[in-house]
Amino acid sequence: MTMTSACRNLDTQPAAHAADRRKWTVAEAEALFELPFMDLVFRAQQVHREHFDPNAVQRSTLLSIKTGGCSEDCSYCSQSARYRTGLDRQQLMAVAEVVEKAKAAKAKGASRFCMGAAWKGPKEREMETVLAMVREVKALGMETCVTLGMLKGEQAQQLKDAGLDYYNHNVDTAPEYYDKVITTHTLADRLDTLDQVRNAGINVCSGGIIGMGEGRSGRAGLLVQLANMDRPPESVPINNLVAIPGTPLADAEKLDPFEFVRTIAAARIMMPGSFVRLSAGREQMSDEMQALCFMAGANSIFYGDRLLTTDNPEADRDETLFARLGLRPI
Ligand code: SAM
Ligand code: DTB
Ligand code: SF4
Repeated sequence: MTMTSACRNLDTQPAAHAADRRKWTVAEAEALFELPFMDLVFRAQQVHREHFDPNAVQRSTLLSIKTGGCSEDCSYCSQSARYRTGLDRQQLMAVAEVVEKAKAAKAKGASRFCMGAAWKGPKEREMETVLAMVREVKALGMETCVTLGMLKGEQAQQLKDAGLDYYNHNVDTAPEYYDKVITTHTLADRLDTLDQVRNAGINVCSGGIIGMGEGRSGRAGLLVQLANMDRPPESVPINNLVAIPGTPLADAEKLDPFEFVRTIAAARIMMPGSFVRLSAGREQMSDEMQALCFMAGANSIFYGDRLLTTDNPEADRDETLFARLGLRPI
């Protein structure tokens, strides 16, 4: 496909989530990446303005409620028990402690609280504790999100009944690249969990990581997979790999920052109605690069000084950046 036809198709992009929403091919997505940077960002900003307030950014605060010792072998992850990353393992936190952290996040201005556990999937006893966390954080008047690994249908329903708003479960990379990064579970397993989440009526948060050596076709393939879902995820985190010493991806070649911005822009164009989250890797980004990401259509961030096991910009730095850019929290 030529660049011109990619642009023409964008002009006819129907409203998000419409039944006749167009499906993307990898070649079409790649054609977006090939556009001159200014054209791509301009298109993305146009699409963004058609669907969202361009000066409003949603903020989620993350908390690792159970850290390390995970059975899985995800090549990027500090929490896999298979790699020596020097991480201190921590058991599932107490509900009261989690609620205190959520209150602090709310006081700082986060609208959503996202609780992450280093599990392949939760066991029954662990579910009871997580359900209590969801109920209590919801009662604070915050949106709730959890990421617990693979779920059975019944567990998804329990989470819904407890008041869960979002479930995060990333497809992580292009289908062709998945088994180069993870071998202990399959992409089909991940998609099955996403189905359980959808069927339970929970909002889907699903995205991936770039900068793992996937190449442009891999980045295009990741976005196509997300955009072509029967309903694209409501929230799409785009993570820049945080290279963790001791993991197989410790020495991955750094992605060109403009390629990261291009990925955000392509995500915005391909999923016009979704929140696109500028996720892991912000600590390593300049303010100018973050501003480019917002211009390219990112409208959500992780907010607070920690992600799960690595650093994120201090809330004060983000507040200053928001003020300098005239951005408002949602
Ligand atoms: N165990 C659960 C799972 O795998 O879904 C939840 C936690 S897991 C850490 C959540 C997501 O964080 C991963 O799917 C991955 O996309 C992202 N992530 C983990 N480590 C990362 C890293 N070093 N750099 C960027 N993103 C990372
Ligand atoms: C997502 O896509 N990114 C977040 C959240 N979902 C759970 C996690 C990022 C983790 C970055 C590395 C770390 O702090 O361990
Ligand atoms: Fe475990 Fe999730 Fe890390 Fe994979 S990404 S090793 S499943 S915590």
